Amino acid sequence: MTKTLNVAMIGGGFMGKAHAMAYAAMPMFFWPAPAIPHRKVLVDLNAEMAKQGAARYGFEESSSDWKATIARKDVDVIDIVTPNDSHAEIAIAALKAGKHVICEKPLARTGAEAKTMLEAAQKSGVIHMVAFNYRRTPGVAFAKKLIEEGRIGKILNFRGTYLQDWSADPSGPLSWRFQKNIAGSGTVGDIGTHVLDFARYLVGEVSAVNAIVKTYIPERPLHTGGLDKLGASDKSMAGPMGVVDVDDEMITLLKFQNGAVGSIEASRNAHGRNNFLTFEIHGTKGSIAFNYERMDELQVMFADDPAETRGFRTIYTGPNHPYGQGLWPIPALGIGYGETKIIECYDFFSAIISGKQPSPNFEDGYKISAIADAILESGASERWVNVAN
Ligand code: SOE
Repeated sequence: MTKTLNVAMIGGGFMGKAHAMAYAAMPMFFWPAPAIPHRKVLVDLNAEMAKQGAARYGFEESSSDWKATIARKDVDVIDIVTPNDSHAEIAIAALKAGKHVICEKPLARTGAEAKTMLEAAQKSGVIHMVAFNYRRTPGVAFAKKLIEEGRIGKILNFRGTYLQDWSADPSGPLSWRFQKNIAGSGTVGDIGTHVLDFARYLVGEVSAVNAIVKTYIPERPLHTGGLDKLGASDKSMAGPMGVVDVDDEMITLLKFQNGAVGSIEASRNAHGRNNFLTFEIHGTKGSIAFNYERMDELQVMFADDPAETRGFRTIYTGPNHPYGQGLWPIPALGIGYGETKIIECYDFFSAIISGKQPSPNFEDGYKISAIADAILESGASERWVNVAN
């Protein structure tokens, strides 16, 4: 009989929607499921929001008290989908209470804060995961398999980008994502960390960075109400303005411990780019390229192909690729953001049942936050900065 595990989800915004959908759909995709996630309690800022969220996302109960929810004996999993400033407090309390924890990215606002979460996780003996979902894209997992099999040889270079444009409009409000005390950083933490997750997953540990970090829009209209809907939030330049104290764009060079080199560009002000999350990896025997905006596809080039057919080939991921057994029966039917979250949920519950830590876990989350810190420090000092171990 498949075990049922009760989930309490703290937060009900964009990420709450994605996680709730994954809890419902995971057993439909991956059967037999490792466990059935039961949507037990939805926690939000006040009783009405929590009630609405529970009704919308299919949770049995609602609450505005996350501490009381964590203390409940009938809750097995705590899912943190709140803004970054509450991740540490909630996660540490949940870990101390012996609950399995999945936390949205970035794990924390700084490396130091992430370290406190890692220490609590190491003491807890429970399963912990950070929701860097994009590595769950089958094409990305297939790139990892090709690299591990040595198919592109020794990796020489990683070139990653994450470009969006939802914050290019100066009339977009000063949401929490533009406030250092809540977000920790801007583009670096919000989207740069997704590329850092790719870099570590596919290439290895980053040892040093040399970055340019810029803020283009130094003040924005105060967020007067309503929900944070990114570029779609209410816009106005009429009201009072507030200071943006985080970065809009970063460009960094990377040195990897294994001798590979690389670069990352991340911006939320890149007009015309939506979710342009890409990487290209060059190895001694070939290359791999991925673009999330064409997420069913992986471009692969093998240097030993016959000269007349040499070049990138397009592979559409499907049943023969990672996670393919749970997804759709033929390639190119189309996968999306939802599938990455369903796969993430599958891997998290598989880890709980097997007792083996998944990746990325809080240790990975801490290491990524340490690289993010080094990028910010390098941007400020205009020097190479070694990544803290
Ligand atoms: C905003 O930049 C955002 O919602 C990020 O916070 C997510 O992590 C990314 O997946 C989509 O864009």
